[in-house]
Amino acid sequence: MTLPDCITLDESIPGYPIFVINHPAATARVALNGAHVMEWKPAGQEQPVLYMSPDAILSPGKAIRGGIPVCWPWFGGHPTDASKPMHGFARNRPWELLRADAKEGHVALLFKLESNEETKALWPHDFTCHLGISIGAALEVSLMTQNKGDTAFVLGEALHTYLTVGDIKQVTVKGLDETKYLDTVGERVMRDQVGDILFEEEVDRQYASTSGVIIEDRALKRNLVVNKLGSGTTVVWNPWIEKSKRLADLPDEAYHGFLCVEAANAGDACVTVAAGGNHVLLTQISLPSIVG
Ligand code: TA6
Repeated sequence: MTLPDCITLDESIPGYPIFVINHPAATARVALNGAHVMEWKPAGQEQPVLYMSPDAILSPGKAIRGGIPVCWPWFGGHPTDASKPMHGFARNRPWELLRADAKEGHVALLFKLESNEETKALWPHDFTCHLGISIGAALEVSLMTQNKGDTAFVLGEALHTYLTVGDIKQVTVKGLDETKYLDTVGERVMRDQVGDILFEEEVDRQYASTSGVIIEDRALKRNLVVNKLGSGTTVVWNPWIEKSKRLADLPDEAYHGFLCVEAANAGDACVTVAAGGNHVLLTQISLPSIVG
């Protein structure tokens, strides 16, 4: 495939192609492994918007610690078999690049993942997934699932977005006040959100919400807006110090500088896709204003 002039292919890691985008509207990197948006920095921003761990392991079959991991066809641990990969298998497999277009304001990429004997050994269903990515002043990622089989299947999924923040203690997440959530830190218990979300300890919460949120970053003096479509769960996660120490691909102190806000369908919001049916999960990240 001929790539537009603003996209180059980095093959410096054998068997691990990365598409490097240098467009007037934004720079970005996207790995073929997992159709994984690794980095995105809109023009005019000093700091990248997506967070990438400096210790991320870039190796075929491994999940990348940062960017937007595609968690599919289950979220978290497999519902019945703990030996299966965390967050499904889509993020650990090579996808196929179908299209790459450069427009005046953005770059558009389309990837495909299809079921095969390997995937069916993990999850006994026929499917075709497409991941559409629009990279510009905003970032839009759309995960389209088609059920190619003759029986319905239940889908858990997340676009597991890692966002760069200046100092997690100076971050507020707005938009989930009075929303019910599953708190998965320690015992799993349902709670009601009271006011904005602040960060003073590990946070790992699955909010029952279809709406977007605003991340107010007072240290970097910027707001991020995460909007979504086709999502009944918003996952908010910061590992804090103890979990950061347990993650080999994340520096111990890295928790200060990132936050995950994920457009997802998990738990009661898992989606049943009928035979021959389809489902779309979309997330959009934008920066509406510079906070004075
Ligand atoms: O989305 C939050 C979460 O489920 C956390 O519990 C944590 O496990 C995180 O995902 C990262 O999971 P990973 O498998 O990428 O290390």
